[in-house]
Amino acid sequence: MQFCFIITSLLSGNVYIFHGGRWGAVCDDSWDNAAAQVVCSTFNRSGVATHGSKYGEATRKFWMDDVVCEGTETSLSQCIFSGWGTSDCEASEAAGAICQYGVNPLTVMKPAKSSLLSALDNGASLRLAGGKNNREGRVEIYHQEKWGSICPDGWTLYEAIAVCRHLALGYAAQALQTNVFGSSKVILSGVDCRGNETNLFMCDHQDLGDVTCPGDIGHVAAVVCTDRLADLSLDTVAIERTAHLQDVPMFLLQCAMEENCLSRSAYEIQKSEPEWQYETRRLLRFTASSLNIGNEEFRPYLPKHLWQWHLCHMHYHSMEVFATFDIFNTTTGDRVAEGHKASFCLEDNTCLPGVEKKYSCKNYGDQGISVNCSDVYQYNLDCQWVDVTDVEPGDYTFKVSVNPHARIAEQQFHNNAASCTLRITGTYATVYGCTLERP
Ligand SMILES: *[C@@H]1O[C@H](CO)[C@@H](O)[C@H](O)[C@H]1NC(C)=O
Ligand SMILES: *[C@@H]1O[C@H](CO)[C@@H](O)[C@H](O)[C@H]1NC(C)=O
Ligand SMILES: *[C@@H]1O[C@H](CO)[C@@H](O)[C@H](O)[C@H]1NC(C)=O
Ligand SMILES: *[C@@H]1O[C@H](CO)[C@@H](O)[C@H](O)[C@H]1NC(C)=O
Ligand SMILES: [Ca+2]
Repeated sequence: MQFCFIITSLLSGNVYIFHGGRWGAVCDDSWDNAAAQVVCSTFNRSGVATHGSKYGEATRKFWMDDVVCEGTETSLSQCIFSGWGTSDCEASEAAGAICQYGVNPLTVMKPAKSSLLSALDNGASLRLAGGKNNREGRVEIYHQEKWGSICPDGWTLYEAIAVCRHLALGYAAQALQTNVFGSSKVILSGVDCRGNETNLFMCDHQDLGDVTCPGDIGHVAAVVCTDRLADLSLDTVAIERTAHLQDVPMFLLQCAMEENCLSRSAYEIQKSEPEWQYETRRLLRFTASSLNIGNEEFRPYLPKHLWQWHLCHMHYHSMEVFATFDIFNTTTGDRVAEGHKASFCLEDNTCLPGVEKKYSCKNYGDQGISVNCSDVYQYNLDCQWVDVTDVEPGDYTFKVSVNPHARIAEQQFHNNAASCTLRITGTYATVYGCTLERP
């Protein structure tokens, strides 16, 4: 893997990646310290992510977008991303990294965090400040007789959910890193919630009091709370009931190949074997269905004019990543296979009795999932699978997640992923014991 930094010093700058014979930029959507760590590990340094073309506008086309890494990958291409060259980013959205000296990368990447509750004094309190109404504002903590702000680094909907619950303001519609609600001295950093806490003080944190906050000066953590939000809930029974193996010759998979729905070895075979069309792929197919149990419609992240027309499948894709399917080695946690279905068309496929379907993907229709309706991806659809051709027989963990990066706000995320046992033998596969959890 080759990286290159342009401008500034040798070990900080916008990240460019070499692929397919050319350099390309990386978009900052979903870009975080774990991703920067993958870049900086090459130099045995710890990585801090930068956003918004901090080192100048991207001078090349974007090669990668929505890059999500664990931090231990040896190259960015092993992270989840939306596919080579698939990006809706502007030149002002380049991802960058600062590779720092001297610290063990792994301890920086996963800093020891501790309970916020035990660090705060007895009189600790929480409020929103600077908003136009009492449901929005920067988040302030009262500690040692002073109000202070929260460092926005790593501030996501998971933390915002805990704030809105804490203040009995409902659900988190937005988690912001901003100065539009003003700012005050930052006294808390590294706040980290699971998203199921009823109180922000139940979350972990990094530092309290004198803190270093690497983000932009004046930007602090802020939230917008609401009573009305969508809440997708994944159907675990449908996954267990429908999962099965199918062997398919590659000449039937050309559309799927164009959409990156097969694993890497398929593309290698296509290059090296003259008769590649007659090779077969082994697919783990299953139905993924999510019901909107919230009290508001689930609407796509991208505005309509940015939807992409996918010729092969003859519909528009309104969201870069709506679902991820992964197979992990249960013991080591290593990902052994992943589904590459990058985008979806959101619609009301089935609704509870008495509820009328509103959204349809046909004819550039509006996309969304109405309350009490399900968006169903039947096991027989193209790309609704994980390519398991290279997976050895054995027991694995199979994880399906919808809205996996929490890009669209929901009431809760603890029903967005199913974690299941997958048994693969030489001839069949079963999926059982699915439990709902966080993506
Ligand atoms: C990496 O950095 C650490 C800490 O600075 C140092 O102890 C170690 O020897 C370095 N490893 C290599 C391969 O340079
Ligand atoms: C939140 O979920 C985690 C698992 O993701 C669990 O270990 C923890 O007990 C839950 N906390 C609460 C307050 O329910
Ligand atoms: C959705 O279904 C629930 C439970 O069946 C019901 O209480 C609620 O009123 C329904 N909401 C809408 C908007 O149909
Ligand atoms: C998981 O990884 C361990 C350690 O590398 C290996 O021994 C085991 O066979 C793997 N499990 C499966 C099901 O492949
Ligand atoms: Ca949900």
